[in-house]
Amino acid sequence: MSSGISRGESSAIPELKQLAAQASAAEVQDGMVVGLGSGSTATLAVDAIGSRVRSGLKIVGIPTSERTAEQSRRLGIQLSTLGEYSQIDLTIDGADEVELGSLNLIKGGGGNQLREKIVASASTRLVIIVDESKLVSHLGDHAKVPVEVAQFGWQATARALTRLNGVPTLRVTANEKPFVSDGGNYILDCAFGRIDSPESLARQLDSIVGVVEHGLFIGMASLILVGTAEGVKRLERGSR
Ligand code: A5P
Repeated sequence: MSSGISRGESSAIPELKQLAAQASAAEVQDGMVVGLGSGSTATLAVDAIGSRVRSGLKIVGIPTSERTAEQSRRLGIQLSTLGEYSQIDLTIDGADEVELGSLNLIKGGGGNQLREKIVASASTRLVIIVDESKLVSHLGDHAKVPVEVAQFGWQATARALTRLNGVPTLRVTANEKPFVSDGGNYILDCAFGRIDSPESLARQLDSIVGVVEHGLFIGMASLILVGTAEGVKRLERGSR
């Protein structure tokens, strides 16, 4: 991305998120079943979809978190479940890092990666909305991988992550209590440093007993809408 806003230069980021969010709402068409993501950027997209619903757009939303469900209800977006709909036409969600080229992702900064991955897996298209500070040449240089684990024996699961050369930290709330996900699990934010093979790390994480889900989204994104100082850039699978 040409303007190259970095994580330190954050003043323009809210506007860039808004640009990407507005562009994603334009991808939604009448009659669609839409996966509604979580996090600050996805919240903006849900707001934008809500405005279109107020103007007559008819969609059914499948939310990825309790917070998004509550926001959607407030906006009058009709909600349903994967019990009622086996296929989602389009899901719009944010990401913590997007790897240029592969379009692999780290997600779960908000602790919603389990539901986000279930919804993304059932989607024909996954559209990811980010500001340009989220684009990276390699996953893991900055972001930790959120790993959702069963509360029971979480320390044993943390030791297994350490054996993969990760440095796990139990996520806690502002009052130092363990953060509990919508699914009732703990989150271990795991620093791996640069991840040379996200595919292989994802397979290893999948094989650890006690891991419920992790924030590596491999080969799932169809389109990335990037808010930049020059406008919205589209990164499609197979393009650079
Ligand atoms: C929520 O669990 C996440 O996957 C978010 O989509 C991701 O952390 C990006 O969040 P922001 O849009 O708030 O940066």
